[in-house]
Amino acid sequence: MAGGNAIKLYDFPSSPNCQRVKVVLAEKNLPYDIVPVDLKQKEQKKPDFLKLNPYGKVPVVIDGATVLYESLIINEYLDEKYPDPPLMPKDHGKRAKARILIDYGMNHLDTPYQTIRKEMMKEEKERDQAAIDKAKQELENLLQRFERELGDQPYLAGDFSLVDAALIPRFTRLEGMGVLPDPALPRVGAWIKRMKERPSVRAIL
Ligand SMILES: N[C@@H](CCC(=O)N[C@@H](CS)C(=O)NCC(=O)O)C(=O)O
Repeated sequence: MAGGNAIKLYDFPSSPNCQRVKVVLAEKNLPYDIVPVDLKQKEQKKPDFLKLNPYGKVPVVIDGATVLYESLIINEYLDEKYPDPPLMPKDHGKRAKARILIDYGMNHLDTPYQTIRKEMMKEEKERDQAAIDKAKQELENLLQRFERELGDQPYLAGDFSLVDAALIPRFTRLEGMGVLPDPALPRVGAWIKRMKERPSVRAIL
């Protein structure tokens, strides 16, 4: 808790979208106050909250007069407004490639990821195991891209960046779903381990 004119983060602790913002706030050492939003009580759909985010979702960040939503856009804002340390490559081409990787991790992985997530929310006996197995296989194939992108680099875009912050909440959930660790994805496994050693990531686990 920071008080005064600190950044405000409207947060639900287990939300992956909030977690990726918290990683960036911590990496930049930015003090912030948490405003809890109880998603189970549907507080995110109340008129006062909808004035901040018309989509009725967390996270919302308030920084002075600026009210923002959409976690990936919030992270870009934080990196531009508070550039120390910089969390995007300097080179324009590399920056664009970093964004492609974020888009890939968020959007191209989404269909099989959501299939497993929804099945896991059901009672075990209600689950469609064939759908889970098919989605796991699809994810294993899609995740090979990260194996290649990592190569010998410690992080997805070389140095630690917004790409790592954006995707780590999804990857820790892939562990929870039993998709990872995967012996076919050793570099991804080492990256997750490296990520979990960072205090910013430890704080969201
Ligand atoms: N694209 C948005 C997604 C935000 C989102 O889906 N937040 C979830 C929590 S992880 C939420 O607030 N869900 C409540 C609801 O949709 O009513 C972002 O990146 O911030």
